[in-house]
Amino acid sequence: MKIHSILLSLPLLLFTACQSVAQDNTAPFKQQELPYSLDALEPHIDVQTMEIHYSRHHAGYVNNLNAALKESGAEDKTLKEILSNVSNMGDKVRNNAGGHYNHDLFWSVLSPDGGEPSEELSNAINDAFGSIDEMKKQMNAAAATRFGSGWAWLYVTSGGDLAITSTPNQDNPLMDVVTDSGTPIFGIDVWEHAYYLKYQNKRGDYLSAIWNVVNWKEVDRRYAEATKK
Ligand code: MN3
Repeated sequence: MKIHSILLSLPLLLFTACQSVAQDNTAPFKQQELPYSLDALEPHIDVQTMEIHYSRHHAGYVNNLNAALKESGAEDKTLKEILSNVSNMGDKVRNNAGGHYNHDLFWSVLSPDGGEPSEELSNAINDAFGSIDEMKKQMNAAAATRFGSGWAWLYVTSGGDLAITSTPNQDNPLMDVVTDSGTPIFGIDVWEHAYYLKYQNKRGDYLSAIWNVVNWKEVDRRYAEATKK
């Protein structure tokens, strides 16, 4: 391996290494660097949407989360502790802790490289949904029918099964305010800011396109971690 290719792969290695500890971080929270360039997901997710989404929306959640934790004196809490006890922390923490966690996950489960789920994850998907295509269909149905802003999730239940749900606003299955709780391994942002510049009102076209840029290696890793005994 030439030195320049080692240097080029360093950000990705660091990003991957950081993923598993993100939930254990405490304030002040920081955005991780994107593991690809802003135009890397073209044409499925356009560069202008990525720029605004990552540099303004996500950055805004992080700043507001840090401010809200300072105001409430909860700066010693890890992200995991915040999410699992969010019902007691007020709407500003709920919206912005969710906003930070959800986008951190979202960037990590996208990639221009695509690929396929591992055999282990494929088997679990087939057991739960019958086929990968059926899982995608159910995810897209959950995403398409989420009224207003929110997320669709593929997640691991406390029993270790795969399931699909959707949540409003910036809620997610790790929060103590949701009915379908568990560990998310893949999520689709269906806020209009995630697709409107390119797809306008055609949320369905965005949902079809996003499957071209799923980072299955990262979804595999999250599945393995969530099902670890
Ligand atoms: Mn978003």
